[in-house]
Amino acid sequence: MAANSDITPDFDAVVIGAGFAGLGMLRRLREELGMSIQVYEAGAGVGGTWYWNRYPGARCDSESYVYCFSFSKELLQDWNWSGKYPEQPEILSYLNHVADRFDLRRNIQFNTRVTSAKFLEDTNHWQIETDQGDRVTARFLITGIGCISAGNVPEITGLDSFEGDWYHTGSWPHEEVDFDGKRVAVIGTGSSGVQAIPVIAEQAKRLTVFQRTPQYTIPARHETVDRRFIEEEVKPNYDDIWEKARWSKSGFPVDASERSALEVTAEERLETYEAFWAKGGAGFTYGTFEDIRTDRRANDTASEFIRSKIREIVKDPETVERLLPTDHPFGSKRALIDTNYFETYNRENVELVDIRHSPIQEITPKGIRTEDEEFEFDIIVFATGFDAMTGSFFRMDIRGRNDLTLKEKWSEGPKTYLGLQVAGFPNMFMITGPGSPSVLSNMPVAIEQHIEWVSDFIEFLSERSIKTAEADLDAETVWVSHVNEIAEPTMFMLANSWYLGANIPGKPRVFMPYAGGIGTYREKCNEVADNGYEGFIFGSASRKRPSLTASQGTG
Ligand code: NA7
Repeated sequence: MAANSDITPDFDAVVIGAGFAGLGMLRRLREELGMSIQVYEAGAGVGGTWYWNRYPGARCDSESYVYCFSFSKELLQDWNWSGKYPEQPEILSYLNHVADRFDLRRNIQFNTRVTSAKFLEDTNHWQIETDQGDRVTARFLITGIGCISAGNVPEITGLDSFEGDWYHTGSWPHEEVDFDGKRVAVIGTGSSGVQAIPVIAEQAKRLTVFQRTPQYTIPARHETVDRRFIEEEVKPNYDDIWEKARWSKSGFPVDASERSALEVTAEERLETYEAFWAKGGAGFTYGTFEDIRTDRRANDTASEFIRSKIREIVKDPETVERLLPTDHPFGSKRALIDTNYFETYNRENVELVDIRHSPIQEITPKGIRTEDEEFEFDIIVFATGFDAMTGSFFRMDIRGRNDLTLKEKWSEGPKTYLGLQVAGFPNMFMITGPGSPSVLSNMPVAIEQHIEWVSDFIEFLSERSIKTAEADLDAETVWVSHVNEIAEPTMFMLANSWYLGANIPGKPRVFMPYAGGIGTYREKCNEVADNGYEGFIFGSASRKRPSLTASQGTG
């Protein structure tokens, strides 16, 4: 169909979401390209993930000095975090500060959920509709909807009949939940459960944890921020710190170890693990040995070390047995860091129920019934995670060319080019989409790379008066197989994780993020841009073929 390009859309771009991605995208496009932007945000305020995840103990696993935007040197110098790891209320304050400081609110419509987005082939515009009755058009559609934002409350018979209160960690009430004197159940021991359990245990009369899969987790060694480190080593050197983070594997300004766990003596190996355990944090994954992420024998040494720590910390032998992760290697699910997680099981008021061996049968008016036992509760907390990476897209009716829905397009798993675009969905860009390294890295670093790249691309299109850009199907196919090929030799393939969609019944088992590292990914995206955005088809411009190959530049 010939496009009627004379019609002006309501906005240059509609951005969905006002978390890190949406705020950053809005600022960049408005301030640097002078575009008209409308942001729609379902929450009543900015923050995205950090608006919704207010559960007790909610905190980021990235150190605070690199869990922030880098686009403004002044902001970096002015803002002071109080904790080594940023707590949810403080991250929310930070994002509110960003929204105010850069006057972002005037382009954000809150309490508004986008229900549908449809590409109109006659005008080459996107038509966006919301649950508040808005219907607007835009040249570009940009999603900043998060990768882990569609909450998963499992379908357990009887939940409706429960007479107490229940909550999901990902949509926590704004007012404080009072656990004092209450009998509390927590279902799930992922990042959220591992953070919430020790905090709830201190308040509740009785806490029962329902665990399906035992976890490996490393002590965070959370503390107040080291002011001397920030003032003397971080603030004067931020440029170098960001440069290092941007080209790193995981978005942190640290050197990843290049040593093999199998080429050192048993004493050296133990010494290394002990040192990183004592230091705490994500360094255990990247700083110890390179091959624990790819070689099962090397990984076994790390997995066994963590099991030995669990045996050391937890006193009750039966609880130890239930807590030992033996069915998947360390790092095959998201690597966790914690504060007093294993220690919590030494408390008198805490009990661990293994639902792998005695599954939950139903929720009763009074509590939970497993195959072997019945429990009474006042509160049930679902720390059961999210329909990750694709769930937040499928909550909207997104339609590209030929009325094809994104849901149909991704029925066998998400297919994208660079995690940024989908063939058949022109002028739609995803920030932290499936096929990008975002969830495997320090998010703000991944997000800023996307923002910059998308903004540069839009500038390129505008300068050349190109109406539409869309991923070439071949380029997309090559990228999807590249993503699979990179993941194949890693530990990630050896667990039932949300990375693989395994936590959602019926979801296709496909490894969704790009595991090649954030630096390598940046290099590939730059290469695509330098080659005139190869792999994209331009509306009324020549079609460039992709030259990426599955084996090119991995690592
Ligand atoms: P996760 O990491 O997906 O963890 C969810 C937990 O809930 C995990 O222990 C699951 O067990 C458990 N789960 C999920 N469904 C069920 C059912 N039906 N019954 C019992 N237990 C269940 O979510 P989080 O919120 O902790 O963290 C999400 C991400 O947010 C995290 O990775 C960070 O990136 C931030 P399983 O392991 O699947 O057996």
